[in-house]
Formats: sequence, structure tokens, C-alpha cells
Amino acid sequence: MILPRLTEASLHSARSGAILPTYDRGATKFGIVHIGPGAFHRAHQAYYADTLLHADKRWAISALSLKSTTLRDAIDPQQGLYTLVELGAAPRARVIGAIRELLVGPTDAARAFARLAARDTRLVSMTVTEKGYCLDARNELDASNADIAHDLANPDAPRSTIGWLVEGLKRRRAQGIPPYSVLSCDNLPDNGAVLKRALVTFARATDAALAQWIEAEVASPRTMVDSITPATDDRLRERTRELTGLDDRWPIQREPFTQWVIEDLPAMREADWPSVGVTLAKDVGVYDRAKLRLVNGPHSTLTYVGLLRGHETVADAMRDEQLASFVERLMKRDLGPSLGSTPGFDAEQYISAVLARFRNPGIRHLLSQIAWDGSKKLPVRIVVTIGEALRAGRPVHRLVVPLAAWMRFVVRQAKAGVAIVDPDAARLADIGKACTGEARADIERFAACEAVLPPDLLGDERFRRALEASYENLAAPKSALTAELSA
Ligand code: CS2
Repeated sequence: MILPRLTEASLHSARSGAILPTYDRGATKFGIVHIGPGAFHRAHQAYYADTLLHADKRWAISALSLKSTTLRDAIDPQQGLYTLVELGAAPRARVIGAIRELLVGPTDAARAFARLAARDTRLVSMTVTEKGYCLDARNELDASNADIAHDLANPDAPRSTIGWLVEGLKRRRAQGIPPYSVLSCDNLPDNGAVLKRALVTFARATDAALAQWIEAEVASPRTMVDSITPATDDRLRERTRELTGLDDRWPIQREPFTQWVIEDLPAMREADWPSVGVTLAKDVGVYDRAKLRLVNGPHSTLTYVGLLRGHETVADAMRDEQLASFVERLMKRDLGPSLGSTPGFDAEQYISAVLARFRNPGIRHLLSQIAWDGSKKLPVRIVVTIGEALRAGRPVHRLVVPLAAWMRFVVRQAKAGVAIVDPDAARLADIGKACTGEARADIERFAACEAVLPPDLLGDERFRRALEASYENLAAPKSALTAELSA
């Protein structure tokens, strides 16, 4: 059946039950520029902004894609409207109206800079994934990154998020307009401070006074974001048509659970974020460590071990009893205790809730999606915890499993000639092809990826032995976890 395309004009014909924006979109002002409006942003921050807009019209979003035109082409004809489907017991559809403008960096640079420099723009948020910050293994701006080098030489035509943010701030300063706050919404520990350091380092390379101004004036709160957001597929497009009676070219899906914690800085008090479910907290560290270690760490573990064991989705991997027990044990014995004790934080309860989220049968979250960018994800999700465990004399035989499984996964993809999605893909493919399956020699090859296998860890016999053993066990992935489960 031909359904009307989702637009402002067709909203009145949406099925009853679909939740629609009831504020006057035309009367809203752009208070937010968001860089990297991928699925996660549209499922998470844009949903909160949409709720806020019902009470406060200053927070519409101008979405800036750095390269890709696909989102603009899909939802510009829908005036930025799209459907968010919550995958609970009974799926719910809600049309989000918060994104009112879609810009693409290279072609819309003048408009994007005007938006960044506008007085009304108070917040520039971003979801650009770990690699989007152009950091080195020490989490400092990587001066040898090609995009950073390009942006330092061509500040008016930036390619990187850092280049855009600094040039936008420079233009505001030149016009005597106070800076915007920057809000990293990516899964990096201490994301606010890391981002701010990267901005200051970038600015310092060409303009010391600007760097000082950024250092002193720009608020960069630390955040923790959480909601499981599987990529859009045809099933979702179909389900959206059933729920809304409208044709949406790019609906988004997520689990019902969503959490956003932002550091409680004065800049974040300009809007009533708590009224829409955002937590403003003095110490976000407690939240982001728990989330990275107890949601993302287990996710990556289920992914690499699960793919080796022939599973397709997170829920499938959780139905593999041996794997599910292993992940639970890893969370309870290794990852949870690594957090220490924090008043008010109940690790047992948090872990049970996360395991239930992973088991949600309504969600098809592909392991192949989570497998992307392992060389950037594993360091912050697992490797830090291994270093801490070694220093504290705690065991690491379970913690090394995701690293060994990632290596086996890379080898498998490389030997089969399947592309690895990772900023370090070319090197990983070469390493993978050269591997023979012999643990000691293969680990030597992977040692070139220092962020995942840092020299100080490799210098520790306990780590090396555990990694070798796990890598060897995973030669037969179906029977691999027996030793780790019994120990
Ligand atoms: C996942 C995350 O793809 C991944 O690496 O671990 O996207 C995860 O689903 C979210 O961080 C949950 O908040």
C-alpha cells in the first residue's frame, strides 16, 4: 500500500497511538548544533531535546554531518521529522521534531559556520565515535592524523570535529560572542576533559590567545550516555509503517531504557534538562566508568566470542548458556569489583539490569555492528581494567578473553578476505593474514596495536601467559570457555 510520506503536512493522518510533537516547530530557535547525527543521536539526545521543546522553544537542533549526505537526503524531504520506535513489550512509535535543519560540512560550510557563530547557539554536542576525536594512544590530540593536519592548514574547510569546533569558537570570539559549550556524547572515559584538551591543543598550534580563551571560557561537561540502538533495517521500516501509517525513509529504534548523565556545570543550567529525565551530577566518573565497564565491556566480549561461536545478535549470544554464564562471571568477579565501592551504587543490581537488557528478545542488535572499531573500543572498555587488575594483584584470566577473541576475529576476517571495519583496518588485515595460529608469535604481531596490547601489559608475565592461554583455547571457540568458567 502506498502511504503518505512523513512530513509536517501528513502528521494529522498518523495512526492514533503514534506520539507526535505538539509544539509549534516553526516557533523554535536553534540552540543546539549536533555534529554526527547518526542513529544514536537521533534515538537519544534528540529525543531529550524534543521533550524539552514542548516546554522551552530555544533548543531545536541543527544537525551537521561531516561528510555523509545520506541522512540529509533521507529526511530533508521530511522536514527533519523521523520516527523513533521503542522496542519494549509493546513497541511504541514517536515522531521526533527536534532536528529542524540538516547540513553537510563540505557543501554547507557557510551556513554551518553561521549557525556555529550565532548567539542563540548555546550548545554544540557530538556523537562522532571514539575515532572521531583524532586522539593518540595517550588520549591526546594526534598531530599526525591526516584530518587534523588538513584542518590546521585549511581552517575554513574543516574535516574533523575538532577543526569545526575550534573554527566555530574562533569566529564567535572575533565577533565578541560568548562561546558555546561543547558536549561530547561518546563512550570515552572523561570525555569532557579529553575533548577540551584536544580543542586547546589544536588552537594552540595556530593561535595562542584563542587557546587561552578556550581553556578559560569553554564549558565541556563530562557525560555518560546509554541506550542500546540497533541499526535501522527493513523490519523497522515496515514496523514503523504499521505503527504510524506513514512512510518514513529513516526511522530509528532503541530499547526503552535510556540514560543521560551530564556534569553539573552552570552552563548546563540554562535549560531545565532534569525536567526531561537528564541527571545533572557533580561526579559523572562513577556513571561513565560503570557504563563503559559493565555495558560496553560485556558487549564487546559477547561480540567477539559470540561471532567466533557462530552467533548473530546479542540476544542469540545470551541464549548460549556457556557464553552468558561467562559474561556474567566476568561482570560480577572482574568488571564490577574493578569499580570499587561507591555509596549509592549497587553493582549487583546494575549487572542484573544490564543482563536483562542484553536478553531483550524484541531487539535484533547485530554483533557485527558492535564489532566495528575494536582497536578504539577495547582500550577504554577492557584494557584499562586489565592494567588496574595487574597492579592490584587481581586475576586477569577472564579479562583477557575479549582481547584474545578480538585477535581471533581479526585473523578470521583477514584470512577470509572480509573487510574489517576499523580505523586501523589496513594494518589489522596485514597482521591477520600473517598470523599462523601459534599464540606467542601471533601476539608478537598484534603488539603493533599498542592501544590494545600496550607494551607495559605485554611486559607482564601474568598478562602474557593468560592471553596466550585464552588465544589457544579460542582455536576451538565452541569449547573454549570451560577453563575460564571453572576457575
Ligand atoms: C555498543 C554500544 O556498538 C557498540 O560498541 O557497545 O553502542 C552500546 O550499545 C551503547 O553504548 C549502549 O549505550
